[in-house]
Amino acid sequence: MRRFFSLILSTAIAFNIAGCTVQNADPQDKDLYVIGFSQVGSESDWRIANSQSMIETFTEDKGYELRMVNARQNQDNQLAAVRTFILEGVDFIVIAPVVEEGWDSVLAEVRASGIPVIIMDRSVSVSDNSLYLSNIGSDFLNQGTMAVEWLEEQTETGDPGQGEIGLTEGETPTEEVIEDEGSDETDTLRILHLQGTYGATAQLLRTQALEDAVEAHDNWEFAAQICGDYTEAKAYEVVSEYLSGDTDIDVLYSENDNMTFGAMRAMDDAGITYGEGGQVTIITFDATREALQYCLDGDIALCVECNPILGPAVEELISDYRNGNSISRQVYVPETTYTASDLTQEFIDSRIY
Ligand code: GYE
Repeated sequence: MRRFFSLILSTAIAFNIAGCTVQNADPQDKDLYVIGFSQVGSESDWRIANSQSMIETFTEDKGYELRMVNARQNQDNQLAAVRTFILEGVDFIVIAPVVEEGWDSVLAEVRASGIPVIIMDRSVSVSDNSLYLSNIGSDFLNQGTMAVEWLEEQTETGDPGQGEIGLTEGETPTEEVIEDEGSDETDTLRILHLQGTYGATAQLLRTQALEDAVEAHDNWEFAAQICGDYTEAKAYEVVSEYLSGDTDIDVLYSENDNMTFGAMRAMDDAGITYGEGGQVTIITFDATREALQYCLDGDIALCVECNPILGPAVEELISDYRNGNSISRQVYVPETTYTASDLTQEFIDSRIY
């Protein structure tokens, strides 16, 4: 109890929120800091690498005890885990939120307990950003923008890259396209948009970039927008179902690698070709080792990187907090894109995720 009050006191003194930085003081110097970590789930290779990064960073020999709780992609499980961390009196709480909404009350409870909170990977949408110390993760809108800019370049230059993008020769246009008055059906780009968990920052912003681009291009259209919940199994199921009714797609824009793998299996089953010289151009997010291999082998056209190795950045933030250094409210990790010409086998083999 004494510790509880000293935490409240020290945090009240420590939080000096000005603009987008937070100044802090070390609550107390301890031999072991307990980190309560509410993880989204284990839905993807990205997520496994992210959990691994936290486990490898917060080790006992460095003075940490990591309590990681898997929410199985369910926000209610996260709320319960965070409340348990409060009761346990952990030193820091790290949350990788499943979805953005619904965090105000529980974060207010954490603030009342005096435990500092770090949001990792996806974001929370709360009325008061000072409810958390910092949000460390990806610039998901930039990821989406890099993807659509690449697609624009391909369609503008007509650079085959992965085979002609658009309706390929000999392909039968759908009735819908033929009826589309005044449009040249050979120029219409039909995009199958495979979305991640609805309401997750990674979904919202990767989707926003594509929706804006479709809006801006008269000849880009959605074949469909379907949710694969970031898993290979769900993506296989929904893409198989979709392809049983319509196979006229030119581009697959898939909001993570594992859904891409499920969609590739569904396209294989449906006899739809993709990659170099194939019907469908694939854009995928994460750039995990397996996806990069498909890219080098010519099956995937573009991998947009999303870096899961966030443990060291979270640790740095915690030590900044303990040392009273200023902390940025938002920290983005640097990321890039890959096409086959950017890749070598050595690079892929040495990639840690
Ligand atoms: O792209 C996906 C994971 O939020 C960045 O979640 C993360 C996303 C990532 O399941 O593979």
